Amino acid sequence: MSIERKLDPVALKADFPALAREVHGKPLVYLDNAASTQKPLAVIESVSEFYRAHYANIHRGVHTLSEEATTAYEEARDKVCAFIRAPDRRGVIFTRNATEAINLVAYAWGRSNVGPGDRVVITEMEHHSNLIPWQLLVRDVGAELTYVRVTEEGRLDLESLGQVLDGPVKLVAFSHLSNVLGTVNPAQKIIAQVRAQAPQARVLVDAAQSVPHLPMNAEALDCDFLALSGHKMCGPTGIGALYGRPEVLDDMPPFLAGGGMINRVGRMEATWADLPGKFEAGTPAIAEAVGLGAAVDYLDGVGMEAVWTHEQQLAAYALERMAEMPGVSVIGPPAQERGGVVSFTVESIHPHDLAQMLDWDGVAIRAGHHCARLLHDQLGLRATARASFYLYNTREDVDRLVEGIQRAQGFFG
Ligand code: 7TS
Repeated sequence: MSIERKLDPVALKADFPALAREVHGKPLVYLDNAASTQKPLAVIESVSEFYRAHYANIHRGVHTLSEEATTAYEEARDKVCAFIRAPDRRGVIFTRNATEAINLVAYAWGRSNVGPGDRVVITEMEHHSNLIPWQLLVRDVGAELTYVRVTEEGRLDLESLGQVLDGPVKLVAFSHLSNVLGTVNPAQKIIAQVRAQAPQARVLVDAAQSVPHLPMNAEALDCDFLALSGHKMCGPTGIGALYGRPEVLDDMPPFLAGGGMINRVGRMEATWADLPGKFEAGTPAIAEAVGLGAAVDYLDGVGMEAVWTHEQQLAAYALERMAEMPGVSVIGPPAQERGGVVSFTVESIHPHDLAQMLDWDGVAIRAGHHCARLLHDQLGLRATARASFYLYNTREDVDRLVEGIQRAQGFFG
């Protein structure tokens, strides 16, 4: 019998200094985790300690500090590799964020592998970070951008995936967990379908919203590329990662060029460093990578199964409470198909006004199109309000959100 680990969100909250503060005289309830998460003391202190005692540039010096910094940076790569269960650390490239990871693929892989008449497949629920790079790519190379449809319930229409895969598909790129709908897409099933129907195609998984919240197994997923952001998983800003299959990365030209990514340099040409160095030109975000390593340690300590279960339960509770509220409409699928993201509208109140009123109550949510304009167009909405949960949120936080919405409804009459 397996013993399921449960997390204690109240105890975890105490690890996050920012969550102890007040906003407008009220204890902060932070429900904007899909945008960025707060940082535990362990992460803040790891970055501080690195700057205090071990900081230098990496890979270059032969002095002690440089060696310590290099070791810390490379250990962070090992931690990220193990956390996402990637089969090979050479495929883990540090980037600034998920956006840069996706752009790396769009430029370095896309411009040398996608040509006139080829098809790039994305979905109608993509964040702009997994949409605009492909618009630019197909425009530059004369390819075609095709969308997998989203149903009214906020699921991917797998029948339309079957249809768009019949053709000269070079890439399928989709988000694992929607930052608006909360939908968990059946990534393994989608990739298996791509492999069966379009074996020539590469697959990119935008895991910016999944890696922070659920146990990831990149090897089992069988994707070619996977993108993530450190700041959405308790880590610092300015650090993210691309996982790429090493044989695919080996065949790609570099993205950015400069120091650190070369092997030999002649007057007219150069050869490239082995992976992952080939894709890490210039001085990287060293302390931020170390902080991301500490974030991974922190999340491992809590247990990702427990994080996932907790967030699903919170989302289910939020959906249950909101279902009782007149004038409140939640978008997206039922609780069992989603993570901790709940987007909604409130009759007669603009999402921005609602977010403002909630802020007066100390409750932080996001309002707008959440960088998923096409999805909102598709759903016939200009904007939504969004509450997004993490391991430190409690049922009481959901209650504060509900009370805040009720107060706003009273105010706007
Ligand atoms: N992909 C998805 C699914 C996202 O939700 C985001 C950020 C990104 C990519 C880009 O991440 P970045 O770290 O490179 O910016 N999503 C959000 C959000 O929902 N609100 O603010 C940022």
